[in-house]
Amino acid sequence: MKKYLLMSLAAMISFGASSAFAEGGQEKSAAPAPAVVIKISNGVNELHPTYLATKKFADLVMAKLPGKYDIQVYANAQLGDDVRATESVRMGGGVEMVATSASPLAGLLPQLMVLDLPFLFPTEKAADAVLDGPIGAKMAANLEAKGLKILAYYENGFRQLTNSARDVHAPSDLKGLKIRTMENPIHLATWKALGANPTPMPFSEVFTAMQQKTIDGQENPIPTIYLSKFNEVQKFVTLTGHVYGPHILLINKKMFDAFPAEDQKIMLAAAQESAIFQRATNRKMNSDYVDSLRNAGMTVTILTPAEQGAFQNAVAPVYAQFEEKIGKDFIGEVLAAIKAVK
Ligand code: TK8
Repeated sequence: MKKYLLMSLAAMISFGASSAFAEGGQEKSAAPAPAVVIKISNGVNELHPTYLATKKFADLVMAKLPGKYDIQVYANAQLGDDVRATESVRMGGGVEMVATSASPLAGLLPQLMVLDLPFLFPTEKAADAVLDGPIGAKMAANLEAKGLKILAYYENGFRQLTNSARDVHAPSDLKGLKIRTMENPIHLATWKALGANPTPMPFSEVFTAMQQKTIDGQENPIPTIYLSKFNEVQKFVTLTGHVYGPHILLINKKMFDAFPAEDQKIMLAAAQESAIFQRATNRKMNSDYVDSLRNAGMTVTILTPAEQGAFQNAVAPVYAQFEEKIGKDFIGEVLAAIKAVK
């Protein structure tokens, strides 16, 4: 009995000595491998549901896999605007993940431009059905071939026009107005068809451009308009709802593929959970913040069906213009999927 005790004590001491202390009495790291750093880039600020959702994703993954991943979430295009951050994720250039609008990725995968077709989605429900169904999966597969994996489709939402010059009720009111658009050919064509003077620019430059009046207006969903304080530099918002935009959560494909299968499962589940939270939060803000914009002094214009119709008619030719680039059959598939949504 005593002998056993002594033996095990000796074993403990020698084990301790060899493992916890290296030569010279220095503590040796018996710690596991250092955490894998994953930097997530956001173009929006810390108040936006998309930023909050990437934070949630990070917290969920780090709680489930303690010490394995160090997920750092950045806002305000600190790691680059949509185009640049996405390129960095793709090329392994120091950013591992990005929550970006789909529109600026048109150059990378023209098929994504189907989403940019004006007045494509009648409702958020229709957008969900397309993005969460076979069409969303097809676009994800094609993006994987470009080195990017979609972990989730978040929502930016239906985009509305703001400007500092006048109350816009008709395309003719847009004449001479310099409107910032995302870096996407369909958005450019849409605003040209409406008679405005569109000028593409990264999101992080928009507030200053409006403040300095180098542009008259821009278009974004209500949560983004309010949370970015665009009301401080814009007087009018017209609820045009001319296009629906998702935010997509992307990770470098090679990196993701190299993670253990169990970790991948945890990350995909965390991304889905964060997306449910993101969409719900965004939709609540989308309805709440119309009044907030009014209270902040903006004139909010709700178009009559006839006025809305004039915008739709003006941009109808854009579909044919991009049919070849996007793929006629693919556009047909998407239209059919939307029609099937009850
Ligand atoms: C933020 C952008 C933004 C988008 C835009 O990175 O550029 O207008 O609506 O949300 O993705």
